[in-house]
Amino acid sequence: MKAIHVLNGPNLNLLGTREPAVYGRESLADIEKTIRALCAGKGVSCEFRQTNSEGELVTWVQEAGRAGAGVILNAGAYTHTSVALHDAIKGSGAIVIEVHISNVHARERFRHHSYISPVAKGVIIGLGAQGYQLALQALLEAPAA
Ligand code: CA2
Repeated sequence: MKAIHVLNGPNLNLLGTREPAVYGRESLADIEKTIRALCAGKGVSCEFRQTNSEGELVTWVQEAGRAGAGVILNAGAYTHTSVALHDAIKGSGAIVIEVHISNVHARERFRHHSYISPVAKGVIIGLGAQGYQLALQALLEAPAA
């Protein structure tokens, strides 16, 4: 895999500012720095993005699929609501690892269902910001398709 796209959904720009018991103390910029360094060390290009817009996430997933990039996707609350994201992953053929910082299954019931999981290659939940690194490792170690 020559390119990695890390796509972050709504409110993840707030990481590190509030709710440290749920989301930890690292900001999204901290996570980006770590992932960029790991990608650089492996000679892999890295797009790291965040949006509060569902349509923009859909466009980015399609773009990653066309580019043949591996995707680390934390779709935030759209995970639990977005048929459009499900269709974008399925339709574009993007290889997606779904990541959640918090253990969504230990939280409110409405967070237990994911529209992403059935079309993701794998899912990493509840391991904090480290989940992004584990997803990267999984994508980089995956046999070429
Ligand atoms: O655990 C995750 O990574 C989530 O994707 C985070 C989403 C949440 O809606 C999902 O159910 C699980 C929310 C991100 C909001 O992050 C904040 C961080 C600090 C303060 C407020 C929100």
